[in-house]
Amino acid sequence: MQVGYLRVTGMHCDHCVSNVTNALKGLAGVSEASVSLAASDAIVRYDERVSSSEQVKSAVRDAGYGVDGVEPAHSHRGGGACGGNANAAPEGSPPAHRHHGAGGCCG
Ligand SMILES: [Cu+2]
Repeated sequence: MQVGYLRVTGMHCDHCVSNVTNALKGLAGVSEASVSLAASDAIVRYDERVSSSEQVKSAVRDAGYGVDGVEPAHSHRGGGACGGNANAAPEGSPPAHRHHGAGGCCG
């Protein structure tokens, strides 16, 4: 088992945390995902023989967020906070929630 620490950018509310958590937990080999909105990070416990650290990061990116892992920080920002996540949800995961889009972080 491997524990990965990811800096996640683009999370603005609890729904974002749910999106990232579900994306990580939907990945094969991930046994635990602890996502913190306040710290903008995620602690992921996963089996590196099943999913690589790159796949873990890709899962977050696919959910529409940015990830800075162990690699040097990039200057670009992650994609929109909550847009289009329904289509990015991994198969077998619960349906993505829908934001109302009335202002706030997800409008
Ligand atoms: Cu959100």
